[in-house]
Amino acid sequence: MGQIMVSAAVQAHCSRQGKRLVSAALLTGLLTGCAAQPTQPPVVTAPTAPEPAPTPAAPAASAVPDFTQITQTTCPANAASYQEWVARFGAYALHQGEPEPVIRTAFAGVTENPKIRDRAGKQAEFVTPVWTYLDRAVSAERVAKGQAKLPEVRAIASDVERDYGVPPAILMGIWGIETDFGNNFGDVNVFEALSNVGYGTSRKAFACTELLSALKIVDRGHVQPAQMIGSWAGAMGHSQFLPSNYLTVAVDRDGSGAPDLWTSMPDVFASTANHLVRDGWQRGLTWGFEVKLPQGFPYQEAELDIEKPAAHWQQRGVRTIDGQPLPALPGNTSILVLAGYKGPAFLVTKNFKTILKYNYSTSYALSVAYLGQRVMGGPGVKATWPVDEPLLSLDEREELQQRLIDRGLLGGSADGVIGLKTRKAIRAFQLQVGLPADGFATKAFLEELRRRTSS
Ligand SMILES: [Ca+2]
Repeated sequence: MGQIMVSAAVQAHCSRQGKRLVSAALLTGLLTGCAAQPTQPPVVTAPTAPEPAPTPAAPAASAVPDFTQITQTTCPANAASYQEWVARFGAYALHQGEPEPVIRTAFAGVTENPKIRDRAGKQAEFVTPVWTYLDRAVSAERVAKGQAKLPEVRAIASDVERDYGVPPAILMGIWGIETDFGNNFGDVNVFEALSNVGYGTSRKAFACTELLSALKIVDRGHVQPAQMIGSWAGAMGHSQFLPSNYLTVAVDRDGSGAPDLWTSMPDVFASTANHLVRDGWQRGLTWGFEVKLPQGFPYQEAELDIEKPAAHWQQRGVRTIDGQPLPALPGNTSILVLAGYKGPAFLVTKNFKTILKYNYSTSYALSVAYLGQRVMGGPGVKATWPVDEPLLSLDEREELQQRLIDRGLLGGSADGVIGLKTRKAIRAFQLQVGLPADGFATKAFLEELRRRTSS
């Protein structure tokens, strides 16, 4: 991961704009955001006084009309080129009431970026196991980095906790996982990122919604489009907010007049906390903790959608990882087992599920919880992960699903994604044959399934 600071990121983006200003001229009369950048090389081809044009029109450029000259009343579907998609989106945004100068400013200099298409929605050959994800996300190096940052931001985080009830550990955890404590929040302009997602992937409705939100942010006049830097998927700033998140939950904590997720840590932490509070974060409640499950624990109950009071688990013989009785907790809780019965187990509360709303991945939420905990001096995961467990390839995951489908335990079609439905089907089979019903897709399980379903 490169050390990308704000100004460097803006600069990189702007020098890209400079180089490609010619191709962007199809949107006609460009201006903007980057003009003030000191490193901007003089661009000869930019807005010039209208001169009598040489008559033979450039054939490629003339194929794309100015967006004010076309009618587009819905989010554009397929377009012949990236430039055409952008023009059609511009027309659509105009139809949605976004001001023409805002659209022109925002899209000045955006360019086609095939890397964004390539990165979106690829089915991985091997799914990263939770222990590898955690090793990378909560590395000793990152914990140390977070601890080094803490003195700078501790007072801000405590201040935010007082008003929102979200503890510094969670704010630090999210900051660290999202952007490596601000060291890497991406270097792509949000308009470029989302227009490439819109043109090159199937997530067109998402791209249109977020682009319209991004235009509204510019229209408010507090943030320059060139400042709106983030990931290739359109997530912006230290907290990696999508433009729609920015509009609905970002907070102007420092009183500058607008939320600034790129340079103001009070705004960043308050916005993150506000996001969690809106999703139901409960003050004073832990995210959860590691537990020890007893012999014979009914693993089919270890799933996030099975919610019980802590007393239920206490009765089942669940103890803290240190062997102590479970503390009393308000509300319902779930047992989380991410790597089968041989791996660690966690008791998680409603607040863990709130972290999931930030990014729906249990590996993500667990990494946030543990990174924050360790930065603040707390423990890491104590039980060992089954790291020698061989991984299933995409073909094997699909075969596993197909065999469960053939057996009538799973609906739909095999797509290689082991989600809740597949886990439930695995559990059903495990219960039929007397295996611990942990829902974990392993090679040993696939072999068992083959033995029992062949012939
Ligand atoms: Ca502010």
